[in-house]
Amino acid sequence: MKPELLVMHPQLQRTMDDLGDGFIMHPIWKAEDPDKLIKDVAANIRGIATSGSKGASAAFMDHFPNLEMIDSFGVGYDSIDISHAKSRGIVVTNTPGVLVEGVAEMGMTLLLSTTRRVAEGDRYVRAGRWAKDGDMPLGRSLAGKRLGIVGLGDIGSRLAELASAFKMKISYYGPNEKPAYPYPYQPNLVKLAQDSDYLMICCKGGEETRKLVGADVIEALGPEGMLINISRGTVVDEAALLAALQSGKLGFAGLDVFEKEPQVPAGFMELDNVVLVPHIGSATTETRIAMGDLVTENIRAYFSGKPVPTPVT
Ligand code: 8YV
Repeated sequence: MKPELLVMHPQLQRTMDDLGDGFIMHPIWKAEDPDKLIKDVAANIRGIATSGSKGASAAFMDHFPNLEMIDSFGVGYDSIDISHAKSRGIVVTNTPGVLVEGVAEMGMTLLLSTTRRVAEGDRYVRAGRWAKDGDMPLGRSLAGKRLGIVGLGDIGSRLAELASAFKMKISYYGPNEKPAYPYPYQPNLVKLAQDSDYLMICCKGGEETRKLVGADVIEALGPEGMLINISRGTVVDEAALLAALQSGKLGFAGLDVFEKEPQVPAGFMELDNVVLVPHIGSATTETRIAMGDLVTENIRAYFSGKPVPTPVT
């Protein structure tokens, strides 16, 4: 009998086709009544294909008495209750590695579009202000600027390489020093912010890092400083960030992630000194295909009794 999978996150058609042969798929987003679907298929579900945004809480897992594996489309698994999965012997996989370039490119994109006022410039041209009001205020350069990286993991270290090519001076904060990298380690986050022009948040989400970047860190960056977040909205105290941008205590921000996605606090919308994008760090065709293929590989491996390529350990 084909194993049955509950599919929480809209997958690429390619992934649905690849898995369609060997599995009975229940795409929840196509169900008229998702709760009814869950009740109807609960006892048959052996796998759940979820994502960073959909996650899987302990209570959700417990709808499915025969659940054996959870495969997440994304690298971050802060929305999955890993310890509960472990206690039930449920294998969890994610998609690390394949999205490093895409998310690091997004970090550079936000760094550049914020310093060079690209989104503001676009609004300026479209509103006819160039002809009416003349030149826009000046932006800022990257070359020679100090970039503090919070979390020198796969994505943070790739970003450090890209930013180095832009002649930025890198230093980083994290729970541990990583001597394999040539950048100075700063174990005090407020100090890192004080000594940085721009701060790039790349660390993982979850309880460990909740509101790690609070008012003290934000204000240490200062009125000329900038904060970029490509990690999780939960890492930053969003209310403190908004207040600092409004009052001018922080100069600029570029945000791909928010505390309660897809809700974005209205105050951000009124500010020209912040660039807002809707969690698109991994959203390129190339990256999403690679992520989808890894989802397929993990599910196929698990259900054919082979070791899964990328387990969450
Ligand atoms: C995805 C992500 O957009 O990898 C992650 O952790 O946040 C993103 O790549 C997300 O998993 C889709 O919800």
